[in-house]
Amino acid sequence: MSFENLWRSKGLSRRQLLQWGLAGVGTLAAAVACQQFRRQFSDSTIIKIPQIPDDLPTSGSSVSPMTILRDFDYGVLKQENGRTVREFQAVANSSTLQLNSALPFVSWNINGRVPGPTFRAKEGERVRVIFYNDDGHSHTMHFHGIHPAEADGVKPVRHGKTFVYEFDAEPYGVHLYHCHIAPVTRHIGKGLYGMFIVDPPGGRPPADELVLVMGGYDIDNDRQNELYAFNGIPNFFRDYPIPIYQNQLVRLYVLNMIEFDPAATFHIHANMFRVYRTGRTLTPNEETDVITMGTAERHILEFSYPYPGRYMFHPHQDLIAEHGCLGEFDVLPS
Ligand SMILES: [Cu+2]
Repeated sequence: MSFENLWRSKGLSRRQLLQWGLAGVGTLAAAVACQQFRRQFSDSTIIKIPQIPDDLPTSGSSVSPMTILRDFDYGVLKQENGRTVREFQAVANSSTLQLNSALPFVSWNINGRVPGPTFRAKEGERVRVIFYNDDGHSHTMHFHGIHPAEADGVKPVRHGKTFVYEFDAEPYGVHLYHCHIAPVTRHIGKGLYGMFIVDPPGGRPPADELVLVMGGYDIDNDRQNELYAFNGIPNFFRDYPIPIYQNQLVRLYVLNMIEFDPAATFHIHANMFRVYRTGRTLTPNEETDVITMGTAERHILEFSYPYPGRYMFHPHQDLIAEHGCLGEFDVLPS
């Protein structure tokens, strides 16, 4: 059983016990209920991940936006003094992204991609991020979440230097990291950010899990964005829609990293989604089809599509959508 599935199976059994009111009741009854549930649930909720062509363009990134979509970095697991430590590698550098056929853009990034890796840990684990700055500029990794001052990532790490950020993964939710060198608008606008997911101790129910990070590009340094993107490359998911299956739960981790614009909304066509604000709850806060996010705001959105076909998703500031932050789901018959 994979690490992910292990979390999920634990989460499911506990959730089901709570739903059936069996928490705190006899262990035997709980165990029987749990087994029955697992059988029932495992039959009906095997998550199918659609086939993705392996020749999609990467546009200068180390991976394509489609790969970033379902790519979670669980780090390397270590046991130290009876504790689980999850160790991640992060290298800052510059690389040229091809934002469209006519526009190369020098990005500053982590591990050769914009957004950087989606780091993922479980609440309560120790997180260790070994950050090496291979870029000519000073950078940092400032994480959101709760941690001591020395791990806050505001002290510059110069070219050729390594800094180790270490803290406990808390609280569970959807978080982020970004460079905190001034002007931060520039360091974020150049691409130095990524998502940091802390799973709740019991996990969440099985779903096709997707990461979408909205970013903006200020091409001419006028403190306004000329282009926008989901997962780094403008209009990528317009040209290569995201395959998902009909009637299957999609769990979308969405983050707004657009600088200069005060906020961006996120909207999906022909459907509603349940919102878990900042991923800080296990039950939804609301159901809607458009949500407003300030810079660095992020949520979990859950939905499934009842009808096959193609459906757009985009910020409902249509100027942002029309300048690259536009994609489609391709809902495949199940
Ligand atoms: Cu930086």
